[in-house]
Amino acid sequence: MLTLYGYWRSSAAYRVRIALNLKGLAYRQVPVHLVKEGGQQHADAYKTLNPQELVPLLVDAGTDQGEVRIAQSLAILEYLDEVFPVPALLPSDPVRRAQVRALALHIACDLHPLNNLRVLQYLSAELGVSDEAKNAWYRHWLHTGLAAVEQGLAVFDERLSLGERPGYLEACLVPQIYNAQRFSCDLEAYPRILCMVARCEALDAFKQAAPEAQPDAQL
Ligand SMILES: N[C@@H](CCC(=O)N[C@@H](CS)C(=O)NCC(=O)O)C(=O)O
Repeated sequence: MLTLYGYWRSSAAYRVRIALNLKGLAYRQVPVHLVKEGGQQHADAYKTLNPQELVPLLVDAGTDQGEVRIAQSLAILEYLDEVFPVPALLPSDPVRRAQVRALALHIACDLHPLNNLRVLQYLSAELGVSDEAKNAWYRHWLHTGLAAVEQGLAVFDERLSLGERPGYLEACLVPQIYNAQRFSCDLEAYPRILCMVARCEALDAFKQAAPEAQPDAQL
């Protein structure tokens, strides 16, 4: 019933795989290679499905309205939480829910877009930026975002020590840290983030969502 169009290294698709796994939902994966052939996300076959030319895209064939397509990872996470409410990705308490959303949105809307593939490609190919300058750009926006998330996580310490179930925020944070490690970024300044990520990575839902565990890995 559920099909996820994604790419093994896409951090936005990784968020959705984590959410699907946390909810124990079965899904089929369709790989969209973001680099090969100039990027399959730009090919007509995919653009017809998702005019945003980005992954992920979730297709739910089992709705009252027939088959529906949903783009944008956070829209997908919220959709899954509404249609399959147990276990919940978002906390039930409105204050906690707003705090979780605020940190997740900072990652997904403020940090990630500046370091996305098409932005980095534009810097190199259109603006002639050197690899060194491009990496400095990547690190600048990563550290700006992570420093704020690290501070924001201070209010979550109690929640972490209580071992509350991971959800919406962790689904955004773990892929972002994977991405940062790929770019060899020093993360020592973020002990709360590293602790949270380590706890998540020990869980099956996260292990099975990891890029290297995907069928299209290394293709
Ligand atoms: N805000 C979008 C971001 C999606 C996104 O940027 N996906 C990346 C992979 S992580 C992508 O498809 N990039 C293709 C490109 O940049 O051409 C979401 O959360 O789904």
